[in-house]
Order: sequence, then C-alpha cells, then structure tokens
Amino acid sequence: MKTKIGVLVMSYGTPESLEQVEAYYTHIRRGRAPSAEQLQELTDRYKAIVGGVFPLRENTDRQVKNVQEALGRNNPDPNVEFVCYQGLKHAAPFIEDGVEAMARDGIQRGIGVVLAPHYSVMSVGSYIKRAEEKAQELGIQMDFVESYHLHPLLIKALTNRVTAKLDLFEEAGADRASVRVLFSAHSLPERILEMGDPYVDQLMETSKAIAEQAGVGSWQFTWQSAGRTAEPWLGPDILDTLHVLHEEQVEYVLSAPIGFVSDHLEVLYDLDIEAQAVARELDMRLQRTDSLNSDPLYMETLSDVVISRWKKG
Ligand code: FEC
Repeated sequence: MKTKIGVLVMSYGTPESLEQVEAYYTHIRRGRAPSAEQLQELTDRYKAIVGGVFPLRENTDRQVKNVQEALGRNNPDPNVEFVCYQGLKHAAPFIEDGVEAMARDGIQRGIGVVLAPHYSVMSVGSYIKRAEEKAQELGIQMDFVESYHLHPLLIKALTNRVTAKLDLFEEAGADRASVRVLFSAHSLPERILEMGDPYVDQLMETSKAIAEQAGVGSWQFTWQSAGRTAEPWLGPDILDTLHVLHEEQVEYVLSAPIGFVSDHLEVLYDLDIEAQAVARELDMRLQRTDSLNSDPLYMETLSDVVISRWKKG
C-alpha cells in the first residue's frame, strides 16, 4: 500500500455562469454584496470576453490534471503516491472543500501550492492561511510552497513566450530592439509596502531574469487590474504607462503579464480589450505574450516545487 500525499492545487476561481457572478463578487468582497452598478459592470466585462464564458475554470481543471500527470512521472519514491485536489479562493470547490476531500480520502500529509508564482501576504498568503486552518481542524499535516518566481523552468517558459512575440514583431518589420517589453502583475493596495511584503521584489526579480535570458534591453514593470476601492493601489497602471510611452514616441509594445498563469478576465479583458483600445487610440502596436496555461515547462515547475517541498519534510 502506497502512502498518499495530498497535493492541494489552489487557484483564484471563477463563476460557472453569469447567474453566479453576484455570489462570486460578494465572496471577493468578503461577504459585502456589490451595488447593482458594480455587478452590471463586472457582468459586462465577463460578457465582453468571448461572450460570457469563464475560461479560468477549464484552464484550472486542465492544470490540475496535468500537474497530477507530471507528479506521477516525477515521483521519486515508490512507496508514496501524490494525489491532487483542487481548492479555489472565491468559488467552489473552495480551498476548504479541497482539504475536506483529502481528509475523506484518509490523507494525513499534504502539500499546498498556488497557481500564482509570487508571494504576497494578501494573495498567496491568504490561500495558505485558509488551507492551514482547515488542515489543522482535520488533523492533516500540511506544508506549503510559498513562491517559485525564479524557478529555472518557469523562467524558461516565460522567456520562450517573450521571444516568440518579439519574433513576430520582427517578422512584421519592427526592429526588435525598439519593442518595449512591459512586464505586469495584479496591483495590490499600497499598504503592502509598509508590511515588508516580498511581492514587488519578487516580480522585479522575475522580470529581470526573463529580460536577461531573452536579451531584452528595453523593458519596464507596470501594474494592472487595480481594485475599485478608495485606498491607493500600486501604480503606475498599464493604461497610464501606455500614455507615457506614447509621449516617449515608443511605437511597439509587448505586454507580458508575468503575475498570471492562465487566460482569464484580468488578461482577456484588462489587457486584450481595455489596454488594446488605449494602444489603438494612441496608434501603438500592442501585443501580449500567450498565457502559460498548461505549458509543459510550467507543469514541470509545479511538480518540482511540490516534490522538493515534500522532501524537505
Ligand atoms: O477570470 C476570472 O473569473 C477571475 C479573474 C481574476 C484573477 C484575479 C487574480 C488576482 N486578484 C488579486 C487581488 C485582488 C484584490 C481585489 C480583487 C478583486 C477582484 C475582482 C474580480 C477579480 N479580482 Fe482579483 N482576480 C480576478 C478577478 N483582486 C472580478 C472584483 C472586481 C474588480 O475589482 O475587478 C480587491 C478585493 C476587495 O474588494 O477587497 C486585492 C491578485 C491576483 C493574482 C494572484 C492570484 O491569482 O491569486 C493578487 C485571476
């Protein structure tokens, strides 16, 4: 009998239908229902991305399945078996549901990993806190992968994405060196800076590593998708950055949203619709790197960080 090691693969979560948007939004707002206007605005954004589908759900399902396969291939110990469970932050199956499913299967030892490479106490930290609390309640010993933002295979996968789009710019007649690469990630409230949070530094480190490997000289980091709340969020936002680049007479821009690993609203709407509209208005050529989704290098990254965390005990 092999000992089962539960692997809780955690992701943001998305509604399953337009009817579920309100409950989802209420969950994101920690139980406060959105106003009718806010709800309409979010529903419209979902409708605008390929007619109201929710690609994050299918992408997460596929990622979990492929991580399971990678763990099967790479398992170094014939006496154990890694079994993946899904746990979502804002939709079912919730993080707590995933831990409960492990307990039902008699699992006593688990490893948690989030489908987001960079750690912030407000992002990955809150996934871990919820999983940890449930695991303690159910008597499961769990350890967590906090970040993997410089894993060589992740950097390779992201570098390949950047290089592929720079090749396209070149094929279309642009001088490669004239393309400004804009790395981006989800903004967070500015107060994380006073907490000594590693989020910003980790994102800069990932950007620098990709730029070095891809031989990109002209790059900068910018934020995106800031929340609609009164407090200040980290900036500059990508829409403002595009205006500044226009003033600098930059014509070719490659957006590389390295803080995200899937196609979803924040990429398909905020970049492909909103930022693209600004670029068009400014007569700039904006391209975006393809999302990692189930890129085999990303799946190997996840399998490697899970196995390494398990070996550490
Ligand atoms: O496609 C989808 O259905 C889901 C897309 C989606 C992803 C995502 C990732 C992150 N978020 C992060 C932080 C915040 C903070 C707030 C916040 C609010 C929203 C809202 C929507 C939403 N987020 Fe999200 N986020 C996605 C979607 N996010 C929708 C609510 C409306 C809006 O503001 O647009 C503010 C919460 C509050 O009100 O207190 C903070 C971070 C990530 C990346 C890391 C991760 O994946 O966990 C950080 C995908």
